[in-house]
Amino acid sequence: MKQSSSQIVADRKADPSAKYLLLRIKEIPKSGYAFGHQDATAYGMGWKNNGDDYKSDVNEVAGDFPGVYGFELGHLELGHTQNLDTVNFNLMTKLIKKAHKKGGIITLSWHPDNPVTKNSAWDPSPAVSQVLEGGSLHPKYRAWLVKVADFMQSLKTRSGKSIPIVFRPYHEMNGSWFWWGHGNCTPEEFKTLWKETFEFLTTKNNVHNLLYCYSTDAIKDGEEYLRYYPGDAYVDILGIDLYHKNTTEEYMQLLNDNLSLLAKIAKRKNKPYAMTEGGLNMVTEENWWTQILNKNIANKGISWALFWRNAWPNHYYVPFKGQKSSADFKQFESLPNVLFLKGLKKIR
Ligand code: BMA
Repeated sequence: MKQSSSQIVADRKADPSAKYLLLRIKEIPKSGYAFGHQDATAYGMGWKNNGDDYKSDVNEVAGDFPGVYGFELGHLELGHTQNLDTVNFNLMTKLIKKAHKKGGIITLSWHPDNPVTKNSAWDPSPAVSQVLEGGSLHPKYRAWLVKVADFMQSLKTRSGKSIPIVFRPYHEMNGSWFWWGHGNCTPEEFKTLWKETFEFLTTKNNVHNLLYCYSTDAIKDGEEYLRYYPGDAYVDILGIDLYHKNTTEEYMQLLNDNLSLLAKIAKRKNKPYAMTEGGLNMVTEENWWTQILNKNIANKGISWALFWRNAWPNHYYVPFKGQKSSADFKQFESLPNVLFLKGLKKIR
């Protein structure tokens, strides 16, 4: 794959590494889609990385690491040493560097606390208008974003090249559970929050290693998807979070309908797209990976599908040794269209 200097990235001053990552992300669907896991190397079922390990439940079961690595920045804005899921930021930096070096793709989500009430991101009390330019909490919010900027800029290879990141802030805004979500701010306020964040990071803080990913929760139609969309000039990748919460039939329908809608929008915009979060909590179906998931997403043109974290015995999305979907997961890994690290590495 040749790197084209005309590669258009939302950040017009994007580093070559970010431009190259976007090209790579666009190339993936020609071969299939990449498999991703949140906090893959930070912890898993019954273990926590103490700084020296490099392991993952995914590798233990499937014999290969994920292609895509999700990490979470929540509480970075407060200056804490660990994120809201107790992952130390120094460890996260180390794991990001390592995953990048091995050929993986990194995506960062951010669930900043509610800046008004100081409760978590899940406190839906209105806050957006107050953090926008002219709002009473704008200076405080800028200070938060400076911390994000510093972290992003610290992500460098040994030779000093920037590590490109798919940044996915303010996700699931069509749901009403976050302070930036539906009903807690207007679509116009949301768009302004996105644009101000983008401008502040790129222009004012010279952060140029980011690709911007806009991701909603499940949608009813294309209108819902685009209701909060800040504009093509501010977004590189379109995403959607699709969890298996109800029956299997409903999930298969959801995957088909929502990914087809997303594909249509993304093709019109000539942007790559992904299932930015998803999964079935506790993977209670033995053949979930090959029969329910892959069958319904394989031909949709997504660049990756990322599964949520293996947090606790009743909150996990990827099998660990002995888990009931392990054999199917191993089979899933061996499918030619499913790109774990070894498969994804070849796309360059
Ligand atoms: C949610 C849960 C929470 C976690 C949050 C951010 O889905 O996993 O426990 O704090 O994501 O990672």
